[in-house]
Amino acid sequence: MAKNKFKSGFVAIVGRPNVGKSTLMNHIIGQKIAIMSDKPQTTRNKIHGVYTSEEMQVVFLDTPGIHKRQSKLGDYMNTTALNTLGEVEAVLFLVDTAEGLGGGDRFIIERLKGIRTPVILVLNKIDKVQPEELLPIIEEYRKLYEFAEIVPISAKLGNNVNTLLEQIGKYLPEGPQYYPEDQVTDHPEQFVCAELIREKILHLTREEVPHSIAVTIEDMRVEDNGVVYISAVIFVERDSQKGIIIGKQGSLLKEIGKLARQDIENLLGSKIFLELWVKVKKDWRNQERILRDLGFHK
Ligand code: GDP
Ligand code: MG
Ligand code: K
Repeated sequence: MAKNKFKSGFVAIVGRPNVGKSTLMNHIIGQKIAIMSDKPQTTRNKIHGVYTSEEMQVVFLDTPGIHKRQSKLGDYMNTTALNTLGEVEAVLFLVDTAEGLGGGDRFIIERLKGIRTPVILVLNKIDKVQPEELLPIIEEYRKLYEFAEIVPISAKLGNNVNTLLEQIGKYLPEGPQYYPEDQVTDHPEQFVCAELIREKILHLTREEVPHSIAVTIEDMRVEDNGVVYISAVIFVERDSQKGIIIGKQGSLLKEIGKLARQDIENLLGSKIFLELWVKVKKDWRNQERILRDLGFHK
C-alpha cells in the first residue's frame, strides 16, 4: 500500500490579547519560542514555530493582534497580520471560552470576513468552563461566521491539542518538509533573544513600564572559549522609565539580565555573556525610521 504523502503548510494564529496564543504555540512546539506574558501584545512580530511529525510539517505564525489604531506601530502590526492571513493554508482563531464573545473578538471576525482562508475556531481555556456551557458559546460564534472547524481545547493543560493538530492537517496540501525536524523556529536567534529580554522586563516592572519599550541586539558572537557574547539595548521613551528599569543601584537590570540569560542559555544550549544597556528614545513608536532600525519592516 502506498504511503500517505507528506503534507506541509503555513498556519496563522490570531486572537485578541491573552486568549492563549503563545501558550498554545509553546505547547505544540514544546519549547519556549513564542513569548508569554499576562500583558497584552507581548508578541509584536510574527514568530514562526515549526511542528514536525511523520505525516506533516506545520509552520505557525503567531501574528500580532489585529487591533484598533493607536500609533504607526499599531498600523504596521495590523497590516502585517492581515497580509499574513491571506497567505496561509488555515487560520486558527483563538478565543477565551471563559470570558465569552467580546468586542475584540467581533473586531477580528469582521477582519476574517475579508479573507478566503479557512478559519478554525479554537475555543481555548475550556478548563475554566463547565461542559454544559460549551454548546451555547459555540452557537454564539457560529451565528457570526462560517468556521471551517470548531475545536475546544485547553492550551495550558494540553487538552484536545492533538485533535486540533489533526484538524489542521486536513487543510494542508501535499508538500515538502521546509525545515529540518529539529528546527523549531526560522526566526533569527537575535530576535528571539530580544523578545526574551522584553518579556522579563514586562514581567518584572508590571504596570510601571508600558509597552513603549523595545529591545535590540547590537552584537552577538561566539567567543573563542565557546561563550556567546550578547550586547542588547533596551529603548524606553522617558527618563523615568529608564530609572525604573535600572532599579536601585542597578538591581532590577541585574535581575532582568539574570532571568533573560537563563532562558537564552536554554534556548541556545550554550553559555552566554549578556550585556544590557538602557537608552531613552523619545516617542520611538511614532518614528518610522526608528521602527525600521528596530527591525519592524517586511
Ligand atoms: P496571548 O496573549 O494570546 O499570547 O496569551 P498567552 O499565551 O500569553 O496567555 C495569557 C494567559 O492565559 C496566561 O496567563 C496563560 O497561562 C493563560 N492561559 C492560556 N491558555 C490557557 C488555558 O487553556 N487555560 C487557562 N486556565 N489559562 C490559560
Ligand atoms: Mg502572545
Ligand atoms: K500576552
